Amino acid sequence: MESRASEAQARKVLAANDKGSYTAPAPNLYPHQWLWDSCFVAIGLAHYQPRRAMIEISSLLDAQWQNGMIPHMIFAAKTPYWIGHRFWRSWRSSAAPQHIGTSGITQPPLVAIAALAVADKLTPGERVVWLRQVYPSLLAYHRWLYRERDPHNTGLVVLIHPWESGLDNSPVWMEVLKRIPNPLWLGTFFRLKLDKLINGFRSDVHSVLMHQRLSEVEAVRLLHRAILLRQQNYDSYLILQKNHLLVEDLTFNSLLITANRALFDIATLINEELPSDLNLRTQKTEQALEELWDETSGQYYSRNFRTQKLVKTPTIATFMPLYSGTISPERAQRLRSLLTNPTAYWPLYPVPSASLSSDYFDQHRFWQGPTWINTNWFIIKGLEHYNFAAEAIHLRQTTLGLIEKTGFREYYSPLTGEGLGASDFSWTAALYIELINSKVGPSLTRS
Ligand code: 9WN
Repeated sequence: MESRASEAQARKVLAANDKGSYTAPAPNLYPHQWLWDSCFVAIGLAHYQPRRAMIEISSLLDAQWQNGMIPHMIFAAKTPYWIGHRFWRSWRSSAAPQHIGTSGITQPPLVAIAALAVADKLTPGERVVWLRQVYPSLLAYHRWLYRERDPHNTGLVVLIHPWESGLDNSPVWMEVLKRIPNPLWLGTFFRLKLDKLINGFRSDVHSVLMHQRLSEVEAVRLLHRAILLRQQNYDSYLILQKNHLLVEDLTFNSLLITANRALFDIATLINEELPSDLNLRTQKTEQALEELWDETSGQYYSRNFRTQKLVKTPTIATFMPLYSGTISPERAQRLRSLLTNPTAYWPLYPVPSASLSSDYFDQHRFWQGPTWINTNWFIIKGLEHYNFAAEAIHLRQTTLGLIEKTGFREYYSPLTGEGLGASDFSWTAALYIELINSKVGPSLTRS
């Protein structure tokens, strides 16, 4: 359905990808349910089908693990997939649900944000019923994040796999991965150049050109890391003790701050109070974000959990603290200058996922250069929050214009606007609807 975009076309994309209880991210390439994709879809659907948006979120919560984790992928029955149910084997963990197969890791925690966005579009009576229904699960998820992923009570949540960040092969994660030695067998596998064999199993490179996806070496290493987690039965305590690919991810923690605020707003709307220990930890996250700031380069970075060193590789993540809304106006001002530097992040079709001046930059390669609509949406919201009106308007217009010119693609070349990755991509359609219909304004959530 590749054609010039309009709101009606966007709705058609979402309808075509609708699987009943969830919306597949893209036809052919991604047939199952993904956590943050469904949140973006719900935010878009809320504008015209709030009841269908509720179903999108409920189906995520239906797959929640007993320990509170919401998994990053939820598998539809009888739908073969190269890294599907049989690969993940969620049954290895006693916390996994019995009735449905899922992955064993999570993804950016946008559920409370999406649930609140949907609530906004309901009648006051429906709103309270809806929020009462989802609140216990959302609370359990945020408690899980702090209990199992912030072992030293620093406020920063630790991710155990690049897929959890949603920005899979982002240079940050590839830098950390590069420094972790391969086991002997994997080193030999790479030396013999057997990594190309992986393409026989990869369904992603059947529908998208190879140079737009993960490289073979990246794909093999990510799969290997996921197998290690499986062997550890997805036990966070064990994983945090033993593993080395552990990152206090900047994007995830920035989004978590806004999600915590959404959870707080939800509690207030239904006359509940967040448990005091959770309140303290959420405040800590806001403060701890400052530990990720590097004064010399004027940027935020992720931190390697093992070495406690910042991973000083410039990526789009540096702008996500704008979306948290809790950084100082001075820091926000420095981020604005960096963002609008045409040699770094402000080409014709901003915002590239890696700086144009980074060694990693590749205009076609997945999270190593292309412009994505979800990260643009976070940045637009952040710019609006800090009242950087001119930049926010420019980015809104270039983002909508890019989609209108090229269609609902998964990502785009920041230099030429060429559409890349999957076509008819759900979150691009959903956020197009959201951008067209949402008010330009400073609020990230209610409070
Ligand atoms: C692995 C579905 C997902 C997105 C991620 C994006 C990509 C999966 C993949 O697609 O990841 O989770 O197979 O590469 O990186 O952000 O949620 O759209």
